[in-house]
Amino acid sequence: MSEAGGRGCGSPVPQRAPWSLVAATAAICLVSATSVWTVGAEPMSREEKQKLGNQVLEMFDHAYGNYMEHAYPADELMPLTCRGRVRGQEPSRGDVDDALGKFSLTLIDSLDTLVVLNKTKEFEDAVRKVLRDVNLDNDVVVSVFETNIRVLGGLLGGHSLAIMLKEKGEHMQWYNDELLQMAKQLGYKLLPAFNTTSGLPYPRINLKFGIRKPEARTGTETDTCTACAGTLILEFAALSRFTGATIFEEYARKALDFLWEKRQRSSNLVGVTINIHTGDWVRKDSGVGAGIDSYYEYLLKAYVLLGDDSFLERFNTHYDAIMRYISQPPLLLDVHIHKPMLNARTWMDALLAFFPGLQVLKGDIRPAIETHEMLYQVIKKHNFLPEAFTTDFRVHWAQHPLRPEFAESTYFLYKATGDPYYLEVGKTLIENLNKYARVPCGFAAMKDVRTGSHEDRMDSFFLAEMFKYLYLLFADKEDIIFDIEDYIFTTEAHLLPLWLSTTNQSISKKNTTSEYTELDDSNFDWTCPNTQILFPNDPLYAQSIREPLKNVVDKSCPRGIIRVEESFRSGAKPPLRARDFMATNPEHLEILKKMGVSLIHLKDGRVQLVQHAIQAASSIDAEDGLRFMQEMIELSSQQQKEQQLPPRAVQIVSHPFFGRVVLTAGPAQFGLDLSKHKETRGFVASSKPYNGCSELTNPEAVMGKIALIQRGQCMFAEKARNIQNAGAIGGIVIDDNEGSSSDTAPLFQMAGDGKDTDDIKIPMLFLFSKEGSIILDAIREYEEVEVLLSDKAKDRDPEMENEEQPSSENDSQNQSAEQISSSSQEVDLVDQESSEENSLNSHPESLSPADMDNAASISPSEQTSNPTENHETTNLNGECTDLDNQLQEQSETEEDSNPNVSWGKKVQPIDSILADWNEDIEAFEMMEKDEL
Ligand code: DMJ
Repeated sequence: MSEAGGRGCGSPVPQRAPWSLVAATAAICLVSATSVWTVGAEPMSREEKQKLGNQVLEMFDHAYGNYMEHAYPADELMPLTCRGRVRGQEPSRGDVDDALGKFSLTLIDSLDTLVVLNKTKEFEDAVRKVLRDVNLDNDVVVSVFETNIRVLGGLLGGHSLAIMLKEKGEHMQWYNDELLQMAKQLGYKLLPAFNTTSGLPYPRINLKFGIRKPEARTGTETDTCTACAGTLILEFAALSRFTGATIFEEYARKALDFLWEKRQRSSNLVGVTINIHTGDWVRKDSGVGAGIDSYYEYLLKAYVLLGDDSFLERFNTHYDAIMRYISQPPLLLDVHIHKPMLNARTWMDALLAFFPGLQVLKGDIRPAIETHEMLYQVIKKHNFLPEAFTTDFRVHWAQHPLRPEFAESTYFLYKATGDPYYLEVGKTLIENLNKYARVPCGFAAMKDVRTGSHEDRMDSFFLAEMFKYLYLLFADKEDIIFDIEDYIFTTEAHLLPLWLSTTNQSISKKNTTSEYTELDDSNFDWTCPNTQILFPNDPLYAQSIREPLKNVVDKSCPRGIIRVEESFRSGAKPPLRARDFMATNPEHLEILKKMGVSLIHLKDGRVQLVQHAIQAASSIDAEDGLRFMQEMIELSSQQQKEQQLPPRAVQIVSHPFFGRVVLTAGPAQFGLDLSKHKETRGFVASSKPYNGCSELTNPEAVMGKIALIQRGQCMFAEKARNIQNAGAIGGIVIDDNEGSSSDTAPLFQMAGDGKDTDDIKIPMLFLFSKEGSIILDAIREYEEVEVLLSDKAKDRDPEMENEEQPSSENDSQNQSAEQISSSSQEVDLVDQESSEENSLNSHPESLSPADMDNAASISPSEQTSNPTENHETTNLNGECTDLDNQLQEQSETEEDSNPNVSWGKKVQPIDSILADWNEDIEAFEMMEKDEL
């Protein structure tokens, strides 16, 4: 038995049973939060904590109640349109939908939350519903990862607490392991996914037909993400140990063993995506967020749950590498596994917010406090953590699907430090959720944290995780009906009992200790001091770590970039940075040549940059060139974004909406700029003709109002002129493509007509059909509908809010009228994969790569268009997905046939670009092999 964890926290750990040793190890840093705080953050009174706990309960009721009333048995609630999300009945959102298996996902994911929140009666009822209604044999292709963590984990968490309750003798007396039987059935359904030579599972499986058969419609994938393959052990081992069927634990262990074997030996890091047949790293960037996150989490927690030293040794080896290369406190920045001093990107994703919580479990408090503080400041700036944000804390991807990771870390930090500061953080999270995400029919994800607009989705993890962590944050021991310390949280916050470590231990442990990095003391350089000693003596400890970071976001110090500069070659001339590059500087051109980067002058006057590592003067120059290209790509992406107009907001402010629900609208490149002027507020009226393509026949109806016009048949500018001439103070163009929705379409910008549009003075916004029909429905129901057109949702009128406090009952009555939706998709587009995609086009004048999309470019006069190539990559759920489709932003003119329409035209055939890339990749790989 290793003493690593105990040593790490600086206190000798006595010999105990594996699980209690680990629990004790973790508990060294998880000191009870009852220490008395005389200085620093004010302690929170018991009354206030109870009040906040009750608020969490009320919020859970609002979310769960609306799901059960309006969505169940569907997998998820669509809180804006107040109905269930049934796969196949809604436009596909791509891989995000792979979590939906027509198995009442939200109900299963909520089971153990009900018990934690002391809703035992509701739990009993929910379990009966699962047993009665849920079918696990649907002909649906689902994500193995999501099904494991949400459904298998949900069933096992439910089972764990059902047997606990049964044993207490009051509730669940009828229960006879039925949830466990379902879990076992599901476990067997997932097993065919492991039928690969590597033992890594396929990313998807058909619940009815498994893999490969033609009916399965899956089984052809070659890649999976590391987290997808490495986040099984807790659920699978629990299933084996609960049932005695060892096969599950064996399969999960085999997958973990394979990943461990494939770690990059010189850095001890793993990549984001791996080929499940060959074991080659497909994406060689490495971080602690999307695509990898829970792989690390499960190594440490597998040790906690199973008491197997090898998992701790692996975790510590990786942790050492993470702290050496990825952690740049307070930042956590992705690097390349082969070149770990080389940052792979200049932005962070929201999923990494779980990491401070994991560091608490490891016992490394200081960096946990630092990263958490940095994240909190980003949240204070944007109300929520955007899906991705840059090293200088600007929004990189503006969506926020109500992720729980930050609440999770807040809970663990409070447990470790007892600092009431973390209770205040939790209070802010609650306030923001109620203020910005709460809608009459549940809680809606943020489509864009900058505008405050919503998306018609409430993911099941919101119920599985968010409410658990928030409730536990404010709960005292006596508020919970069982001892939470007897359980470990899975990545989906499902509870598995620690006693499983000593049950059915028949799986032979592979003794591979000799393979591990020697665990010397340096491995624990980042470990926390023993908090038992620390906190009573120095109650300002956590505060003193936070203090220097207080203004880190406002000061915005992109440390990652500095580090690369510093670390590159001390003394040597610093490599050329993309931002400094000037095409007219002969010295720069010389450096480019040395780095293997050539300039190709395109016929249309632009310049394409291509890097051939093999042509570089040395491997160091090749590396510089690679980084230069990457920076160019990042820079280009940023510049593109800066040139694109941000989304706008349409907020319905009249009764019964009162601004509670916000629609993201597409901007127009003409008319009043809402970011520079005060918002426009007015009642809406439909124009006649509805397409607004000729002089309006109902000017009296639109005079002084915001005119609604249908898209199509003429230019946007023409519509604007016609409604302006009729006296409208603004216009909303509603998409004529029936069913179009911001859930599935990227942001749409309305372009002018190629002529001078200075005569258009009114603001014009665009809504997709689903969102537009919400306004039209509201008119039908309430006649008078007032809206606010602005660049950002305005605070709701508190008086009106009070008048109309939402209750579940009222909500359901009003729901048809309160079906609000929103739109917008954050843009980006050249992502971290680009390290091996070293070709780009740019303008010769500055060579600032504003037009580049990796594979093609567009002329300066054109609007950005979608890259048509799809790059298979990893999304922020840890799932493989088409990131390009998710992030791309759209800008078009009104009609495709219009002579002014100019889609991005390819200046180089894609085949030749791919050939270039392949050549670069091969060269880069050869270089890597040489070094190995
Ligand atoms: C959850 O489903 C799990 O926590 C998973 O590991 C990744 N994150 C989502 C919620 O953000």
